Amino acid sequence: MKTQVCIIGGGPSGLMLSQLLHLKGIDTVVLERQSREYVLSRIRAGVLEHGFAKLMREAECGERMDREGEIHEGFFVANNGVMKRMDLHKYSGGNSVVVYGQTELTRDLYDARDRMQGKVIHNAEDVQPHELTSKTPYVTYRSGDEIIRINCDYIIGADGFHGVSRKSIPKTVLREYEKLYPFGWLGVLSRTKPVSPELIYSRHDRGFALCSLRSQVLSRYYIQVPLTDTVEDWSDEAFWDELKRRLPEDVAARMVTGPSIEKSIAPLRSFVAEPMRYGNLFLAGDAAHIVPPTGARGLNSAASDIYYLYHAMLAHYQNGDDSGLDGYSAKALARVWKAQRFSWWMTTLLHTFPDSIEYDKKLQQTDLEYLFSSEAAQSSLAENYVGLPF
Ligand code: RFL
Ligand code: PHB
Repeated sequence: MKTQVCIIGGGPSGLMLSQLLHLKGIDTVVLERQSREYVLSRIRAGVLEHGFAKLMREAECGERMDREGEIHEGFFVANNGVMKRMDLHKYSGGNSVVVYGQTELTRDLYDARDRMQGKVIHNAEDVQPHELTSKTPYVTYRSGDEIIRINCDYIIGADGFHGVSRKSIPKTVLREYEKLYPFGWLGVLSRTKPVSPELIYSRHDRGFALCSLRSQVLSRYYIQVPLTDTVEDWSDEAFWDELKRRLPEDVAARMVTGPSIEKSIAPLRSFVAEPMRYGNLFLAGDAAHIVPPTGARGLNSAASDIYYLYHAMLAHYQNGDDSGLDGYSAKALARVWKAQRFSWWMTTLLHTFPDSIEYDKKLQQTDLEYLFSSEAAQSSLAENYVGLPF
């Protein structure tokens, strides 16, 4: 097989780039290790920054998101039962975020790829990029007993944190920065009316809690749990009881509970790999960087990578201009680190750290008091939460 751009990974990053390039006449093949059903069963992001939403529209995939997604102009922060609304719209120059599930967005991208007869190959096993620093890179994968080779100009590593792309960059070239948090998030999806029309991020001595949603009949809640906990440790009843304990009393009193339809634990991690380019391989999204979900930045950082790569590829194929490709890693990393800083800050502000000393606790309370009382602090939060410009 031959293509211009071979994309490893059929998550939101890979599909979005494939779709954008296709619309400009650039040929791509997407190789995804899992089945489509499996990819669509993973419950992840719920909040999209406005820049991501704009990119979905540019990719001609925004119609359902605009119809079914909810525009949110603010959210609440609770501190031991006291709630304060963060006005995103007022403090970000009129911007907002869109509440629309990653599952739905991925489905829309798959549908668009199908409509345009895009090549998305599922169940691609043993995917391996080769000859990254030569002018003739290629990717191989296995389908049953057959090894298939795809010759291409460029390879995009959009295969998430556990993918093969980053691992194929020599250790002498790649620098990795990582911070692991001593807790995870236990998430529950339930067919219940959300407790609040806007998200509630709650700091509590018992641990962090988040009230989110997918629609007015589908709620998504999270609680901070120790890394040693498993999903089996948490019955639905235990989850709802603990969630309510960590929320302001009036919120807990109106919580509608029901059976969970999905329950999973995600560890919290910050990670950046530098550089994001090696020869003709370009990393994008979770393959290159991970944030704890507290600031809702993961998918959104992926979107800016894709935006930069898309424009760099266009300049290359349409005008023979390689400055975008050459500058990609530095440009993407500058924004990536800002998302890292914000996610680390939100995580530090709102979680209970098992090893924190009294001094840390005082500082955390002071940070929250400052946020609740300072318009400058609320502006900074709003600017970062709606998304810094790409
Ligand atoms: P993905 O989604 O991990 O997709 C990578 C794809 O590559 C495939 N793959 C391979 N394919 C071929 N060969 C291989 N060797 C392969 N190895 C892997 C995988 O099967 C997969 O399909 O990465 P991508 O596309 O970069 O997208 C990133 C986002 O998924 C991620 O950043 C967000 O989900 C993070 N995130 C959130 N981001 C937000 O912006 N807003 C949020 O509200 C938000 N909430 C969240 C989140 C992530 C969470 N979890 C579970 C980590 C909430 C949670 C709980
Ligand atoms: C979600 O709805 O899954 C969600 C929302 C906001 C976050 C993280 C996750 O910060």
